[in-house]
Parts: sequence; structure tokens; C-alpha cells
Amino acid sequence: MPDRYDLPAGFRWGVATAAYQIEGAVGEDGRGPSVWDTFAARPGAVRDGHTGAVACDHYHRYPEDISLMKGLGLDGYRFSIAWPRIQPGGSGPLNPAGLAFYDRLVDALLEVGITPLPTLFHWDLPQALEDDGGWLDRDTAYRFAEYAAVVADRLGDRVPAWITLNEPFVHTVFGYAMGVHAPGRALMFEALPAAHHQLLGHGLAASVLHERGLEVMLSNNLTPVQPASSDPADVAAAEAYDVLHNRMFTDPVLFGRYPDLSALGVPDDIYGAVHPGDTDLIHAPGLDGLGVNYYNPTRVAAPTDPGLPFDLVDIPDVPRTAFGWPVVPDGIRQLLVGLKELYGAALPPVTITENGCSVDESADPDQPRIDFMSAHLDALAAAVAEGVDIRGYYTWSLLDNYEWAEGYHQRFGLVHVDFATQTRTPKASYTWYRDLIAGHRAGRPE
Ligand code: IFM
Repeated sequence: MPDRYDLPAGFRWGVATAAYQIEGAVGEDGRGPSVWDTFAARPGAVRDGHTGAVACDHYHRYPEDISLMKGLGLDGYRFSIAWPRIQPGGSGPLNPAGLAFYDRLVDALLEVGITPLPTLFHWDLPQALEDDGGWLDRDTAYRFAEYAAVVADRLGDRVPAWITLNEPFVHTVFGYAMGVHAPGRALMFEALPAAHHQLLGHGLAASVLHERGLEVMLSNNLTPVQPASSDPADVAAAEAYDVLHNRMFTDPVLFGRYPDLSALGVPDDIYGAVHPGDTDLIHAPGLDGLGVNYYNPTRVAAPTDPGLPFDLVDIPDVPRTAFGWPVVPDGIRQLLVGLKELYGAALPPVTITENGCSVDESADPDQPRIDFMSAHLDALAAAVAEGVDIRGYYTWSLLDNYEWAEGYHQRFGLVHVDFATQTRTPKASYTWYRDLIAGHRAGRPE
């Protein structure tokens, strides 16, 4: 059986973070409000009323965080750029201090030999755009492309590859369909125009980036879907869920068309959001790499609630993370092999842009995270052995950080953060990852 040391030579090792989850400094240097500032302030929206106002104070402490990355021996660092720092009002005037922050960050990374891999949108939409309809409004896609141009013009001389969006599925479903994330809209399937407008924004931004000679990726949170039984009703429900979670966000980009949405009861034009020519705008720029964020598979049964085309059910008899998520390392292999089978030549090289788990603070010596990462990397090596072109692995996350509606309760970091003092303490998984990276580069550990 192949293992993690069999991952190809030149495989890129990294860590991933996102602006609102680590930066803090939400009111500093001209940053405008984002939908997450608004949502987190809403009573009851986030566990214990936590907000990202301070988070890991990375805005001030980024030199220390880059030293931690250097200690890991990373090839790359995936972070996100806060649109409200660049355009506090979501469009129009630029904020020089915001651009200057990312300039400093990029330069400091390059100084220690780490390639920056920025994501342009990781859920912190400027509140001013939300006030005009957010991603439900087609215009937001065009504003996104303008913002992409500004940032690429400033950083593109030093940053070769860019991720447009992070997990448009999660942003659409949690933020616009269920209301458990910002902006807190609960529109159920009528949220799906927000998905289309994000994908349109991706396509328009991808053109802008390509015109500047830059590489483009898109990071989707993908899940292998298993029917709860071989009963045709469970199988049909699993297919419907696969369309919603996976194919709706990948088919338009790789195939240039949406999958059949009829099992979801959604019209082909997604309630009038899809205009003639839109799928070309999404597909034609092409994708240089697909970012895959993998956490767990999803088990699906026939609906018990007639208003939904599926039921999500527990996966029995598997370990769980501190968050309660099922741990199924082979799911990453199944997912990647499935992508290769479905998309064939249309599938660009894959980078794992997130994978990791939350572990209780009391776990000593952070063994569940080491077990999680090592099993997933072995499964990744198995996918490579089955012919999937996988170029890198960015673990989620460098630091314990703000886990959205869970506030500071879920700890995903290789580095422990004491949120009262901002003291960073590397965990056992940090040392393990550092040694793995060095061992892989050397061929195999001694
Ligand atoms: O923290 C999130 C991240 O922002 C997006 N992907 C999943 C992570 C863990 O929930």
C-alpha cells in the first residue's frame, strides 16, 4: 500500500487560513464592515456571542505567524484577502492601508521562501454589497471581478496563482439557504441564485487573472455521497444531494453546463439567475487547478420531510472529531478517484486546499490530529497511485482560530492559541507535520 512518503517529488506542502478567522483588527486602518461583523453581533447567531474582532490578532502578529510557518518548512501558505480591507464600501475607492497590509504579508512570506496562495473571497463580503442584495444580486459578480483586478494589479508581480472563491456551496447553503452563517438568510432552494452569482464572479475574475498571466484555482468543499442503502429511494436521494453539494459547483466550471437540477425541484435557469452566455463566462476562462477541501463523506437517505429531496443521516461506527464530524480517511481517495472518473480530461491538477480536524484542547499530545492527517495523507497517496494528478496539500489550519458559528470552540490549529494572551504554542501535530515535510523531501525518514 502506498503511503504519504510516496506522494510525488515536488509535491507542495502548506497550511491554510482565512482573513476573518485570524486577522482581527476589524476596525483598523480603514477596513469597512463585513457581513460577518454584522452577523456575529446578532444575539444568538454565534456560540457564546464570539466575534472575529480580535481573532488571532494576525493583522499585527503576522511576523510571528510567518516564523511558525518557516519552522514547518512549508512550500506554500494559503490565506484569504479581506475584500472590506481593500474596498471598504465593496466597490469604488480603494483603501491604501489595506493593500499595504497584504503587500507586507506577501513580501514577508517570500523572504522566507514560502509561496503565497491567496483566496479572493472567503465569506467576508463587504456589508455595503450585502445591503444591495449580496450574492443574490448579479451585480456583485461584476464588483468581485473589479476587486480581483485591483488586487492582482498590486500583488500579481509576486503571486503566481490565485484562488477565486472558497467553498461557494457552504457560503450559499449555510449563509443564504439556512441562515446559520452570515449573511443569515434562510431562503432554502431560492438561495441558489447566490451560488450562480458566485460562480459567475469566479468566471469573470478568472478572466481578469488570466489576462494578467496569473494562474486560477477554485476551492470547493466536496464530499463523497453514500446512499444509506441500496433502496432506489435512498439512491435517488443521494444523487440529488450529490448534485446540490458537488456537481452544481464543479460541472459549470469544468463542463460548461449545470447538472440536471430537476431532482432538487429547481428550474434550469435557477429562478431566472442564469442568463444566456453565463455558463460560457464561467467555463471559458478555464481552470489551472481545482482546490479540493475535504473533511468527511455524507450519507443520504430518502426524505422524511416532504419539503426536501433528501435526509442527511449519521455514518455509523466511525470515529468522530471534536466537532462530531465522521472521520473517514478513505473518503478523500474515493472523492478524488470519483472526480477523475466523472470529469476525465476536463479535470485539471488537484490541490488539497483544506483538510484537518478540530481536537479538544485537553487532548494530549494532540494525537487525534496526527492520526487524522497521517491517515488522510496515506489515502491521498493511494489516490495518486490510482492516477489522480494531485499537486499539494494545505492543512486546515496553522492556528486555532474563529470557527464561524462555533466561535472559538473548535480548535483546528497545528499551533495552540491562548485567546486571552495571544500566546502561540506549537502542538505535537506541528512537530509531526514539520518532520513529515522534511522526511518526504529527503525521500523517506531515516
Ligand atoms: O474553518 C472552515 C473554513 O473556513 C472553511 N472550510 C472548513 C473549515 C472548518 O470548518
